[in-house]
Order: sequence, then structure tokens, then C-alpha cells
Amino acid sequence: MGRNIAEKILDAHLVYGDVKTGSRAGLKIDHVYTQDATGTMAWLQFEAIGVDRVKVPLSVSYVDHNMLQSNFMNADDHEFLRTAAQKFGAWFSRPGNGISHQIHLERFSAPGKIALGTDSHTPTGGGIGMMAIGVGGLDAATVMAGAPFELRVPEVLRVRLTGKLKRPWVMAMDVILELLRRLSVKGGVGKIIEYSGPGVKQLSVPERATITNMGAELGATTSIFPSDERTLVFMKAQNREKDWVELKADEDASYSDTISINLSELEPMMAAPHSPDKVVPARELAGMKIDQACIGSCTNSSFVALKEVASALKGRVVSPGVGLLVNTGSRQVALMLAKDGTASDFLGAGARMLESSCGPCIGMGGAPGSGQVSIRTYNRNFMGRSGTKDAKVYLANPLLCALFALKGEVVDPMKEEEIKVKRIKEPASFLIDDKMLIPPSGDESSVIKKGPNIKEVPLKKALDDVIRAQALLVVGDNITTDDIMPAGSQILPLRSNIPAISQYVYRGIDADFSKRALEAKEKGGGAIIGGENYGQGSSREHAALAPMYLGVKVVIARSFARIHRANLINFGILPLAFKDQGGHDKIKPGDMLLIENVRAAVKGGQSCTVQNLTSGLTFEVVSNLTEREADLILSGGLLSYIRARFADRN
Ligand code: MIC
Ligand code: SF4
Repeated sequence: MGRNIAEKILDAHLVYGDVKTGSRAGLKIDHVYTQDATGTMAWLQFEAIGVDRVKVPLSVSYVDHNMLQSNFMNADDHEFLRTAAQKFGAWFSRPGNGISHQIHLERFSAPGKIALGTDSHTPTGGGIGMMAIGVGGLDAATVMAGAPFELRVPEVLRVRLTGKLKRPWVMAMDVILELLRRLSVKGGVGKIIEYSGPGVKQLSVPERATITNMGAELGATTSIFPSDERTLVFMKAQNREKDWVELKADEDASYSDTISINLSELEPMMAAPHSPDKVVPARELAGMKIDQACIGSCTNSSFVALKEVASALKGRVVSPGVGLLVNTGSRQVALMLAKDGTASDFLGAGARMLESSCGPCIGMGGAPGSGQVSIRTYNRNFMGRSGTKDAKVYLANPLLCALFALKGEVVDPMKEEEIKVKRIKEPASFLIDDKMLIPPSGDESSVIKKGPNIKEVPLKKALDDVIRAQALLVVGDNITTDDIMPAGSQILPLRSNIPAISQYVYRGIDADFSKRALEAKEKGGGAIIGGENYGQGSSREHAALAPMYLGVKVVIARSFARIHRANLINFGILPLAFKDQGGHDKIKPGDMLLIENVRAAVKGGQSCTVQNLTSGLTFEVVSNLTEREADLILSGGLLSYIRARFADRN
């Protein structure tokens, strides 16, 4: 029987287990990369594991999120990361070099490899035919220390592309917005999305990467394109053709399902507040005034996309009421735009050119004013993520953002006659300048520098046999990790300091959460009750680590997002799913819950009964843990587990 691309890559990396949907597969990993906001914890954890050098073929530590430096904290973190990379044998991408995913795509990604990244948008690498998966920092640290990565093999959903993007103002972003419209933010959970069909060759690698990047918003484990002649064109232009291999699915490969999209029929779309799947055709929003437009991020800041944007802006000026912010994805793109003069078209139009970093995408500056409308080429528009709780953030492709910034409002792009876009061909060569990438030296004698805000990683004790926990919060479906552990310029600098950042858990939803959690901790611990797709969004393990620090013992939800569930397990918080969906309604905030014989359930049947001591009601839950996950939970989390194993070996 034929194999699809995902299966071929998994087969080639299998260390143990089976490449069969639902089975566990232990995988040998080629690349592991971190970014600063998750990376400080990942590297602290790597240090705590106690090996002297990274054991994967390639490891890169990027700095792209915490760039504002409004006090010493972020700069201290950068220095920690630089010195840790030097000591442990990783590449270091200096602040100013750009966003991890874009640089990795340009300079390191290769078809057929498997990469893990401590960021949910790691699947950007799928654009080049790499299997790139977002993970929590501790999973990354463990793999860098030499362990295989264990994955429950997802089903593979085929998206068959036909036609070509030809309508004016349509870009690759509209392909993924269309998928989000059809499938929703839960539609990709438990799936790898594999692209195929004649439409694939109409898309360049950066366009494919826009699509795989935002596969994260579908909840997919990853997304992947074939590696073909277009892939070779991109790799040649990056002077990396030696890393190219062809990658295609067998004719008789099988998939769990197939969805078709005709690129020729797509029209420009927008995702409305506050979810990337609230997608509508842009024309339906015509007439809506806008206050801000933001172009860039790891989703949409390729050289070609920005040159096309500049062709629309050239000689014009942004509408008086609108702020236009542009963050290039990488120094390579910024340098090319500077060298060929395109940067002057942006500046001339009044664009505020930001450094090559995440910037406003994660509320690191560029927050909109009260109640303002911001149109962004980014991938997430969760409430408050921009830094302004009552802002209304829409997502759209870069050309639409430019058009609306010039007009001051949303217009029907299909009827636009005045402003024309020059379509740009893919460059035959990119500007290659890796001077901001410090190669690994593996200097074991070098000293890691830790500023005063960098604190030890807290550990948890082994799992108790009886959990007595107070329900701290009962929430609905699609709770994001931004809800659980908000980001933004005030909170992000605390990523290396769990006691400090834990004060902000659930801050936007319940300002007293951390206070009540600490009170409950004194009496046994806390529980969080969730709906479906609990913990969607980012890979930030702080959304598990900080609740663990606050004494949260268990999260009971209708279903979980993949990375967050793994993070909960890694930090010893038991994720339980309601057997009967009605169980959710049997708990009110403040109720005392009791679960007995937990260890036996985790080791064996995986089912337990929860007694609500306050209401007298009971309900059934399941843990669905693999053997390894059960071991981690019993040990109190991955760090305790792995340290014990390394201690045994030495
Ligand atoms: C995001 O886009 O939400 C982030 C910020 O890049 C996160 C990582 C983090 O919280 O540090 C992600 O996507 O995983
Ligand atoms: Fe950075 Fe935004 Fe991309 Fe996250 S989604 S990596 S914050 S640019």
C-alpha cells in the first residue's frame, strides 16, 4: 500500500512504535529550535537535565519575541540564551536577525527532515516539505538531551489544490482563511494536513509557508507540502540546493479524508474578532473604518509579499486616521528591501517600520487605542492579545491591509480600480548574509549568565493517590493559552520567573484567580474545568507551569488541544476528559472535588469517578494517557522523570 508524505517522513525517523494512526511513534529528531519567550525555560530545563551538549544534529536558539527591553529583564534573557547556546552547542540567532520560523525556513529547513520548535507556528517549515512540529520547552529540552520524541500518530487529511491564485488582491493567506472558515479552530485537531494536487506548483515556498504556518490555527499537529521543483527554486535562491530532495506521496497513498480548494475561485477574506475561524469575504465588511493596519509576522512577511505591498503603497500616503506598522520577518528580507530601495516606498507612505521581530503580533508594542479596529496579517486575533482588551482585531492578507490603510476603511477589493498591485516574481537569489547567526562552539567552559529575574524551574512531587481539589474556574470551549497565561509587553518579560508570572494566570478572565488558587493550594489544590479544545493556541508551557506552581492538580475538560495537553502532563497536572459531555455542567466554581485511587487508574484502566463533595453529584472521567504519559504523570512530570533516568544511567 502506498505511503503519503507524512508517513514517509515518520517511517524514516521511527525509533520505536508504529506509523499507524493512533499508535505511538518514537521519532529521531533532526532539528530543535527555541525562541526567547519559551526558550529561557527550555534552556533552564536542559541545564537541569544535566547533559553537557545538545545531542541533536542541529539546534538553534532564536531571539524574536521579547524585544522591547523596557527594563533589564529581556536583555538579561538574551544574554542568558547567548551564553547557554555557546555552552551547550547550539546556533544563536541574535536579536535583530528576525523571527524564528522565517529564518529557519530561509537558512535551515530541509525537505524530509523533522524539526521541533518551542512555538506553535513551527509548522511554517512544512512549506519546504519538512515535518515541523510545535512543542513545549521541556519536550524540546528532553529531545536535545538525546531522547526520542514520542508522538501519537495523527490521521492525515489531504487538501487538494487546483487552479491558481489569480483574482486581484488574493494571496496565500486566503487559502488558509478558507480552510479555517470550513474547518474551524478545532478542525485540525489530531491531524496532519498534507497538501497535494496541481495547484501546489502554482505556489512558491514562502506562500506555502504562510499556509502551513496558520495550520496551527486549525489545531493541526502540523501541515506539509510536497517538495518539488518550486522547492528547489527556493532552495537554490537560498544557496542551499544541496539540502533539496524530492518528496511526493505515492499514487495509491491513503488519507483519512480529502478536501478540495480551487485557488482560482478564492476571493479576499478576513477573520473577524476574536477568532481566526470567524472568516468572511472582505467585501462583506466594506465601509468599516479602520484605525490601524499591521503587516508582517511569521505568517506574512516574505520578500515577494512585502514588495507587492510596496507596489500598492508607492507614491501614496496612509489615510490620516490610520497607523501602518510593518515588521519584516527576517533581516534577510529587511536588507533586501533596503538595498533595492523598496524600503523607501514604505517609509514614503508613512509606514512605521519596526524591527524584524514578532512585535505587535504578541502585544510587544503597537497596541491599538481603546475600542479601535486593527487589521493585521498575523495569525491570531484572540481578545486582548494585541495589548488592548476592547480592540477589534481582524486578520487579512498583506495586500488588503495595505489597501485598507490607504483608504482608511475596508473596501470591496474586487471593485478596486484606482490602486494597482504589481505582481512580483520569486527572486533567483536571496541576499545571503548569516553574520547574525553565531555558529555552535560547544565551549563547555563558558559560563552561563543569569540575570536576577531568571529563577529556577519549579518541580512537582509525584502524583498523589487522592486528589482533593477546589474547582477554581469553570470555562467554556476553545479557551486559548493567551486566556490562561496572557502575553504582552508587561507579562512576557516574566517568562523566566515562574513565581512572578504565575500572578497573571487567567488575569483577563478572573483577576483573583491566582490569589484563590494559592488559598486552595493550602487546602489540597485546585482544579480547572474546561470545555472543548481546551488550551488551543500557543506552545507556551507557562500555561501549565504557572498553574502547577499555583497548586492546580487537575484540569477536567471536554477535550484538549495537543500541545497544551502535553505541557500539562509534562508538569504533572492530570488532564482528564469528561466521559459524558454533561459532566461539565455538574461543577460550579468553588465546588470541592474528590478523586480517589488516582494512581491505580493512571496505571491501569484510565477511568475514574469524580465526586463533587459540594453538590453530592458524581461523574466519570478518562485520562487516555499513553504508557509514557502515565509514567510522567506518576513521577510528577517530565523533568522529575528524566532526571531520575539520567541519574540511573550515570
Ligand atoms: C504566539 O504566537 O502565541 C507565540 C507567542 O509565538 C507562542 C509562543 C509563546 O507564547 O512564547 C506560540 O505560538 O507558541
Ligand atoms: Fe511571533 Fe506572532 Fe509568529 Fe507567534 S505568531 S511566532 S508571536 S510573529
